[in-house]
Amino acid sequence: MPPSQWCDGVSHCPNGEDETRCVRLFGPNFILEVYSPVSKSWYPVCQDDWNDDYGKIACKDMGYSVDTYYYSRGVAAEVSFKSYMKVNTSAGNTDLYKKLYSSDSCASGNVVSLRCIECGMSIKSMNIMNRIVGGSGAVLGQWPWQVSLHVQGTHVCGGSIITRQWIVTAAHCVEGRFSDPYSWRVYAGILNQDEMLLRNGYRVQQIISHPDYDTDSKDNDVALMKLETPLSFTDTVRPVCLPNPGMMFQPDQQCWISGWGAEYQGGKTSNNLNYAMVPLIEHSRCNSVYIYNGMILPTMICAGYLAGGIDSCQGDSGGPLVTNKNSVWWLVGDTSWGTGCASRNRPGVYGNMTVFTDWIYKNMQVKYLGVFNNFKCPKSETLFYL
Ligand code: 4AZ
Repeated sequence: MPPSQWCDGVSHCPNGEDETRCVRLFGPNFILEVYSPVSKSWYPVCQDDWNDDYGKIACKDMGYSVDTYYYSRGVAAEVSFKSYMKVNTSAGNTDLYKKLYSSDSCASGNVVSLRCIECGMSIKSMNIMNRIVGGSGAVLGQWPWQVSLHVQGTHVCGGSIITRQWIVTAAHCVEGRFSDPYSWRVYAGILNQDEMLLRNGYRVQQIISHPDYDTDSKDNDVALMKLETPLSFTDTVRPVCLPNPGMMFQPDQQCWISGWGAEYQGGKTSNNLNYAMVPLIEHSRCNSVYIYNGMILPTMICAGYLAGGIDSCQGDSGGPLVTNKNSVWWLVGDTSWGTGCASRNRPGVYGNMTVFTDWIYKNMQVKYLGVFNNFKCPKSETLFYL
């Protein structure tokens, strides 16, 4: 199919694949951008004549459900924007993308900032004390996106809420005998493992493991869990934001890890949720001979301390590595691996969420899932995309 026919409002592929990734949110201010097949580039959308109904369509096209729609708001356009997409209100009752045309002007000077879900909000400000290894005990509502994933009444891995129905975790958490969605229970908004055992937990309908996940190298260590029933968001159960393309994280950006993992190497699961601050470590540095010697792939990101002492550990896997930017909490990574825990020159390694977001949105889109829901796997219900 010629690229000129992508995102032209006409579906050519059997499941509309050519029309599904034509909108994106760019940068820390969630600037809505639309792909132009003609110029093969992304344009911000001028706020003139934009409304919430259009916002909801764009969010739905990214894979969000309309019931979590948050807002569309105009923000001052950057001088670097040379062209815009504008809504042609006289185009009548047609597809949103057919109503858009490119223009060199935008009368209001404002572009659309689009929030498809109220994500990345925590009601608790940090009480910085400095378990995880070397961390502190969390309070309720501090890391509201953190979930505990259980198999047979035992905590196995962590995960992060991104929508009412979707949880991000690590692919290595759902490998082999853990690939059956029916064996899992998801606990949200609870700090203590003891308390979870008295509750039912949410059932999992589907597990989607990254198709390029590699057991040995831990390349693409990310998976999605779809809950049978949607979560109700409260002060203690809320989603984290997925990073947008065009977001810059500083080489030593302060990030936070959280989980019920071991409090020392070889220890058992912690009863309480713990957290710790860990700075990001530059790729080239983490790949150096005295650290991980080339094992850090582009799908990975290192965080922690080369001196050791503070780190994620066994049982924290799949859980969040987050950072706060523009007053919003972003999912920078999912806990993946490391040599031991909190050892010198062996920082924690996390899945690099920025490179997974396209894959995540693609899998959240109902269009796609509809195709696969009709597809019965003979044994395992885990779906690996081809
Ligand atoms: C694990 O086994 C594990 N120190 C998770 C994180 C780290 C090491 C091991 C990072 O789940």
